[in-house]
Amino acid sequence: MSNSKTYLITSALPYVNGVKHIGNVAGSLLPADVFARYQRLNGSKVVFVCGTDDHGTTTEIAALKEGISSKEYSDKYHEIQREIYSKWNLSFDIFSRTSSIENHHTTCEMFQLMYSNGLISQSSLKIPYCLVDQRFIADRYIEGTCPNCSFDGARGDQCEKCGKLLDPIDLIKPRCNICKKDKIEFRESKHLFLDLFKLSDKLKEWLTKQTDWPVNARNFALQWIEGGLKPRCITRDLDWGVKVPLAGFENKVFYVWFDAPIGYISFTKQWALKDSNNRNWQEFWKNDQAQIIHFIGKDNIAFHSVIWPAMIMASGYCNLPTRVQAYEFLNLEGKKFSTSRNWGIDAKEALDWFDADYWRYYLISILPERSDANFSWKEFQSAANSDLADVYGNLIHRCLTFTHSKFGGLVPKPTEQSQWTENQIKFYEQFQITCKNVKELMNNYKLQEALRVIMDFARQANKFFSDSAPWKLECDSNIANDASTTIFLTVNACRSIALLLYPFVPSSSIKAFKYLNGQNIELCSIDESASLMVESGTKIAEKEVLTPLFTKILDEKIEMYSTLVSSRSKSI
Ligand code: B3M
Ligand code: ZN
Repeated sequence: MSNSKTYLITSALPYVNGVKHIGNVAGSLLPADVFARYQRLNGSKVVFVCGTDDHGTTTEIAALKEGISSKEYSDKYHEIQREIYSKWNLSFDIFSRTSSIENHHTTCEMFQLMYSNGLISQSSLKIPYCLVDQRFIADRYIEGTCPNCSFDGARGDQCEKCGKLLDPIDLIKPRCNICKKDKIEFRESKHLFLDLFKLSDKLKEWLTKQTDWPVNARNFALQWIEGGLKPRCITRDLDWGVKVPLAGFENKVFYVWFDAPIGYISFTKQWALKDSNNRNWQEFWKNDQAQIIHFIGKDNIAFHSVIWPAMIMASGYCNLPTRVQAYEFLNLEGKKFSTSRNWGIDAKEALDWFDADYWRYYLISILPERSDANFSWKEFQSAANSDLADVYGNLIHRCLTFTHSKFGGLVPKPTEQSQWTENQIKFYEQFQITCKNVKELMNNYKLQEALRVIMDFARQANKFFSDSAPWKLECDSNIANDASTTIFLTVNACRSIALLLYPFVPSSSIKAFKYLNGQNIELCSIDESASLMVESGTKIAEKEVLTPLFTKILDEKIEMYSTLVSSRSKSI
């Protein structure tokens, strides 16, 4: 079943350097995937794009450390990241990279439009130059005191504490973060600027209308505009990046944050070319009916709700984003994830320890939608054991093993609907209510609540099964009675729950569908969860195949990994 909606879904492009931590996954990649999977089931036309953010000085410096070129470095880590995300079951329609030739082209094209539209200016800047390292030092490698909130660890591009975007020259007592010395000199260098202030009114008018955006994204942007927008430098004295196509700027590249969001468009173009199925990138970017949804973490709000829309306005290249879905941060046992302090769980090791569905389920159940969330090992274990194993997994297991033991593996025939007990009628009504509620919540980006509603339904299904106590009743495949109606309804509830949970825990839902001998779950419509789709007489999978969907996580394992995570952090 298809609806007429079209979605271009993006998640923040992870920097290519290193392996990301689970906070990055929870903060944009995962919710974007859940939403994309849901919208596909909902019959929308969806393209979900992502890729590595390859450019910038971080890559240059990481490459220097490994003794390879920036290109080699980003080739290597692009592949590493791609593999990890595929294990997380992130269903990107394309996972590309900002250093792709298409992105270089689109970046230059958009720049030229901004330039000819009179939105780009030139001026000389004083750029921090480190006398020790003998090179220009990029903004984020300069540290000092924030002029806004006095936080001492503020970076030259942004203060992590108050979120204010900065220029290195704003910092009080700047120091070089590569050599840790304060031998910084600000040297003149000619640069290009995006004249944000010229777009102030237009941006404000547009943002004011976005009343259904998450408040964090909209308020931050409006406050920033209120405070006055300044021209924003879009070039850098680096080698690795998109070369600036303008005479006099041959030795410069665009700032990484200039070409990164353009990646969203370039990747869509690449996707459209992937196989020639009449795909058209413009259908997603230049079509007023199409929704452009950016999933990001809150540290990326300034770029997505002000600068990126300003770039689009300045170039007139495509439509403005429909929504910036920004998440707060995830902390680990009460403390901020920190690469430098080695405090975190990386996205690769997480999957070496437990299957993706455990992480996906727990991380969405604590999704930082309105305020920062906290990862706790105890809660993680309880989400896996109580919710996934005891509620969902157990429901499927007990219902299907019962179907085998009492009905020879065939879904029994229920009594006529007119003869259903009040309990049975009420239970069946829950199918429709749950489906409707989940759809409404998901359409409004309330992923966490939708997941809770589905789990509540699974709890009700377990209760229905227990209260009906079919084991106490006569079970005969030839007789439609209370026991057969109970099993018929519970088997159907299993299918509905598996379908509703598919966006969240895709592997186990696929497995559950196999148990029920259902069709390809990806071809189903979410609306089927409201109906009784498993017909009586359906043969469920053989007994031997019906292993529990989830095994419980033992205390020892939690103990082992949590100790590992905290001990290596102290050792730094
Ligand atoms: N590369 C990721 C980050 O700040 C940054 C996002 C770009 S999205 C266009 O974590
Ligand atoms: Zn230095």
